[in-house]
Amino acid sequence: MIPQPTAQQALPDETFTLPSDATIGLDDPSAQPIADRFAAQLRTSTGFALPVQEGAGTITLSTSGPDSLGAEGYELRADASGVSITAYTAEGLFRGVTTLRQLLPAKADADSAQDGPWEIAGTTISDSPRYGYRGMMLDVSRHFFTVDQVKRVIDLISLYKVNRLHLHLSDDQGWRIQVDSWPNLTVYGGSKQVGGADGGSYSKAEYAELVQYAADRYITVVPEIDTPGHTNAALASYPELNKGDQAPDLYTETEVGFSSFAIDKDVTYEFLDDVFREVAEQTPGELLHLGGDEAHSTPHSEYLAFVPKAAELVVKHGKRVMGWHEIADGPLPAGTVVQYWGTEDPKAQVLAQKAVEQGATLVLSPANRAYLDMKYDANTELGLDWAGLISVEQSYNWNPATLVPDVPASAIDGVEAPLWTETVDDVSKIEYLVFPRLPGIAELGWSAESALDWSAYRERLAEQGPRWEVLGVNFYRAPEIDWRQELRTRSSSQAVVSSTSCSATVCWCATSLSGASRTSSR
Ligand code: TNX
Repeated sequence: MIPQPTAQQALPDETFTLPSDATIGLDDPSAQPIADRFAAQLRTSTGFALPVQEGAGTITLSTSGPDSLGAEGYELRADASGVSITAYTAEGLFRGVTTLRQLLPAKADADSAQDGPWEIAGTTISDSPRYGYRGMMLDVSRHFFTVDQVKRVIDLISLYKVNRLHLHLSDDQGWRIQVDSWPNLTVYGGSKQVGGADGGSYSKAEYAELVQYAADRYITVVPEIDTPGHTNAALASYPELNKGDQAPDLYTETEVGFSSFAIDKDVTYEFLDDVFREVAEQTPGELLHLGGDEAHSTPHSEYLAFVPKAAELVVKHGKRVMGWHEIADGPLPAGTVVQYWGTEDPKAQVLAQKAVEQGATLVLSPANRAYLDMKYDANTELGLDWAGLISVEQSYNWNPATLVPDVPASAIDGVEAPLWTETVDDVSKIEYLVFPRLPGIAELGWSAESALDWSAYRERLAEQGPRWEVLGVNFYRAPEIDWRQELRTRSSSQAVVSSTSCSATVCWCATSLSGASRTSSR
């Protein structure tokens, strides 16, 4: 299982077998959508009727658990008489159902009827997360991804109890979220992407759909508007945002660090006030990310003047500030979350420490561990390598508590695995870089420190392979992992797969691939 639960015990003489007349019971109406979605998937793969009913069932979901379970904790028992999941909240039940899916045979996730038996070895599990923030970031600016493509990502990361999706919505190459008061941002600034092809953007309705789809899977979207650098798309859309009132051309290459807002112009802050207001209005979560990274063409004194003013506007619109670790060089408002993307660079560590000294908390995305856009090894075609080659072991084998020296455990909110998309332009390529590394970062965020052990983890990871096959995930068959023989011989494809997303009511997963595309080679 991934993430490894806090405590699990086998019930050696017990086996649960899902009967054809099984029912799903629940005692909390707020968990109805969770039960309905779970039942819908199981109906598809088992062919059973699986009615959802009030009260007890063959599988019972209950929020009668104690508050000591916290928002995400749950207890699960599977024995010969049934399965029960008990939590304190509906969210806890959702995490428990995620575990139940992993206890069932992989074919339970199939999109067509399969033969049983549907057995679970008797077990009791008691589980809750180590950290409250377990995220993935998707860069939709360098390459744009449609609502359906992002839904596919949401489906897959939710399997590993990820609870934040950070969307990098603006950068030099494209502005991807509609802003009514500055319409040219998307009309012009979102029209292209890396390589010069047409880009795209989310209308307000589409963005709301994404936020809701994530929320239905207990994932909070964290929107990022990158400032004051990484802003060419905005600067190209509105000349007045530039120092000399001269708009640059759209940019479709992949250099960083050349763009900057005009720090000393009032219009810059009028613009950010509008943008943050409109983005905040579409954000049920607490956090709004203002970027702040790699502002190489903003003089440092101007950068230090800019960040507090931008941060104040985020706070004005009711959100807590999140930003890349560079923002910690100046004063931060209360409640700021600083995202650490350093490697072993002492300068970055000093900034993280400076953040904590100011009372900020940290989300850890060390680039040489958690960056999903780094190549696995020298032969990987996709990805970059500036932070090093990141094998599955390298991405898993670190401890969030000790990564940044001299910060207390209480200052760590959790972890996030970013996927920058300079080299990634379709879902099959996303999947190839995300799997199998993301589950390891998700485990670092969820599982107890004592459970983290590479040699045990790689065995558990191998067990996920058949699940990804069933779900049609184009995962990298990393040679470090002892995949089952049939998975090892089947090479994954970087390019051919393009998945469609499922309707929310039918399944959480995407459609499986046809055998033909699954077996084609890279
Ligand atoms: C650095 S890390 C960036 C991004 C790039 C990424 C590529 C950080 C906060 N910024 O602009 O896309 O490297 O790996």
